[in-house]
Amino acid sequence: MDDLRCIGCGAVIQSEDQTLAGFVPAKVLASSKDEAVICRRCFRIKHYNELNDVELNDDDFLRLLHGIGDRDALVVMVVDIFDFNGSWINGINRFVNGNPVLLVGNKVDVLPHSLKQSKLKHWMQKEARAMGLVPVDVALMSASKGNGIDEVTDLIHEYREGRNVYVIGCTNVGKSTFINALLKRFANETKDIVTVSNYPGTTLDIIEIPFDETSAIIDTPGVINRDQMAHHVDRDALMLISPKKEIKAKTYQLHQEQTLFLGGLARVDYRVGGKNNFTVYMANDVNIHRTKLSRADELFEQHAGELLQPVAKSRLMRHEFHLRANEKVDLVISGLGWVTVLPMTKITVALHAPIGVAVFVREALI
Ligand SMILES: Nc1nc2c(ncn2[C@@H]2O[C@H](COP(=O)(O)OP(=O)(O)OP(=O)(O)O)[C@@H](O)[C@H]2O)c(=O)[nH]1
Ligand SMILES: [Mg+2]
Repeated sequence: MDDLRCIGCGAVIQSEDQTLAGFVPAKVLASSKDEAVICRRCFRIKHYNELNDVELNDDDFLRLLHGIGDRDALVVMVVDIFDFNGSWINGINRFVNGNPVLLVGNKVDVLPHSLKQSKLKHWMQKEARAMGLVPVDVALMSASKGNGIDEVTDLIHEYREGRNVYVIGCTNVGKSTFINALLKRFANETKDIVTVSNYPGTTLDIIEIPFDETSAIIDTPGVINRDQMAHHVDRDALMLISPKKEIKAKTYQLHQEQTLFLGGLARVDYRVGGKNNFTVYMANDVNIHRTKLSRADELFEQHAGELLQPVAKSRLMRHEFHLRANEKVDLVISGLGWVTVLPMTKITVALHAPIGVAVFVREALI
């Protein structure tokens, strides 16, 4: 007989150890008869927004992902469009093993609405190819707001040709939110079935939802990409830096030797160059603070955690970039956002971000 599984996170149900995944007290289990069972961890996330960590190691994820390559399936790879590179699965091709991949950018609701979707899709195609993946198609959606779900569903039906569909992606990109949206639309569910939370690592095992007698759509646990800011801040900070609605760009005119603090999580030092505009794209609630470069270290030492907040669990590391004249670029801090600059002349900037968080320069998105 198949193991009984939690409908919220996919973990195998057990009553022996409450510190492990899938725990349901024996009494509760005995009284639940044939109903769908939900584990204690999912119950608490749903009702109290409280998470007790269950450790899954990277091997578990890799084992799950390798299973996909063994089957003939359509893979829907979900990325967080606000943190495209940070939510990319490295070595994705090895896992999909030739199966077609539909690339879906989620959380499109948080990007400035002025950004054209066609431009964004084109950019996603280009970025995916640069990382060695040629998707059969790309799409954009907001799983939580509902935009684009119909289009993504149509594409899934077009490309799956009767096969199973695996929804994969890094932790926290919104895979389970998407599955819930599908269930509401097409299975007439009124409530969220699969557990969703603000914390990475919510789904613990695969969750199969049948399309018909022979095929299913499968939610999977997120892959951990350690370059993401989410793994370097505590939960309150994560809530603060995760945009919940459209981000409003904020432009600062900086002179040489000025510093812009992005909360206490990152800082941009404008070291060498003439007057230039720096436009910040990140969650609206994170404070931005401008100061003299010569005062920046002292300010951070004295005010990290109050004026400058949130802060990271690890210390900041400095990365220096030389930017060319007249090339509009984004200085990206994975998971926090980016700063767009169009230098009038050659300029030098230094970006400080928590050790381990990916920091890089890309062609401007907007
Ligand atoms: N703004 C916005 N937030 C979203 C969207 N979709 C999901 N979220 C939020 O993103 C967070 C993670 O969502 P989940 O659906 O649990 O993500 P997941 O990919 O299943 O995560 P794991 O199970 O940890 O791999 C939650 O706080 C969601 O509310 C979206 O379209 N827009
Ligand atoms: Mg999930």
